[in-house]
Amino acid sequence: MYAKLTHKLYLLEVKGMKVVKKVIYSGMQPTGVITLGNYLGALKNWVNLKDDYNCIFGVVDLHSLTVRQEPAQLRKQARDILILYIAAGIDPEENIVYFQSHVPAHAELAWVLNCYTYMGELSRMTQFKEKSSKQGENINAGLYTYPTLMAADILLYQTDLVPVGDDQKQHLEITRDIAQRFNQVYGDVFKIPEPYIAKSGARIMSLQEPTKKMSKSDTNPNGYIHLLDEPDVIMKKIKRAVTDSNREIVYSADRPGIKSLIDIYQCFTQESIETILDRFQGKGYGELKQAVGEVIVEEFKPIQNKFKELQKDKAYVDSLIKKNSETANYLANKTMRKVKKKLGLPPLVK
Ligand code: AQP
Repeated sequence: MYAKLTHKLYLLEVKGMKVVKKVIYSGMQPTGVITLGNYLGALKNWVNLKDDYNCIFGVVDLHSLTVRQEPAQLRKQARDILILYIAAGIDPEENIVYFQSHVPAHAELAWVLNCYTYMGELSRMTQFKEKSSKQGENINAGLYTYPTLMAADILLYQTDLVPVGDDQKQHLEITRDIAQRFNQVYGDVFKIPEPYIAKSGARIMSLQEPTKKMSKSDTNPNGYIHLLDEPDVIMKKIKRAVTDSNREIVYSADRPGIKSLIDIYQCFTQESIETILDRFQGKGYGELKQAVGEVIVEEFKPIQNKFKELQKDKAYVDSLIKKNSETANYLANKTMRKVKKKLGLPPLVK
């Protein structure tokens, strides 16, 4: 098994050398195509972190089952997201990109952690309250225990840092609480992860309802931009973005539409808000929208080209999926063996 592992990090480990880089874990649900929000709040930051950390990025397909998915579409979306990770710049030879459902230890550890998590804690989760108010009758147990599966994702890989958007901070806090509770009883089994919140792009808002976050499962496609949207579609969606009836470009919480467009522009250009306001002084909303659309199109274009290239090379992508899932399984099983031993579950008889 060890000989099959080709990721540099794990070769070092196999050779008994000290691994110095910290571990980062994050993931996305294949509930749709990656949006501008997912890109700026997560993927773009991952690419910036990938050389300085040992990164593990999951396509967290088990999480997406809390909402009913159409099977063929789920399969396609999951593969597209994994390919988009690579197309955006994640190196699958150095870092790990994999499907959560290819590593059975996620579900196994989630069950164990359920037994160390209190109902009161889960009931306080904002995401549960929000999603259960939207899902009609389908308020399933998976939606409720979503945070324990997320805790399992993170803790299985002895993660140091978790880059999360604003909306996921609470889930990371509960992960830390569960890990600390478990460690108090059984010793140092899990590393206690810290949040990594990027300086910009933490919360990108819907283009149609700028007080609501942009979401890939939004029923209104004008509310989000997909990473795979064609340039003319991107320009059209930005031009239709809801603003207000004022004319002057100002950055203020009570002008959420225009503020959100400036935030998006800032994430791409890395310019300060003051510089951006100077640049657009005396100009109208139309000019700002044109500029925002153009920076998005320009950055997405090479990613889209790389995506199309990779999508055609099925054998190569399949080989990456196989190799990466082997490494993920190796690491996850290492933690899982330790957990089972500490809990007193009977060892396998060979
Ligand atoms: N609007 C956003 N702005 C900044 N970051 C965001 N993220 C999500 N939306 C925004 C970050 O993207 C990562 C992946 O999220 P996820 O796929 O696990 O699910 P989510 O947070 O629920 O994202 P969506 O797009 O809103 O999915 P649906 O519609 O299925 O609920 C996370 O790091 C998240 O913080």
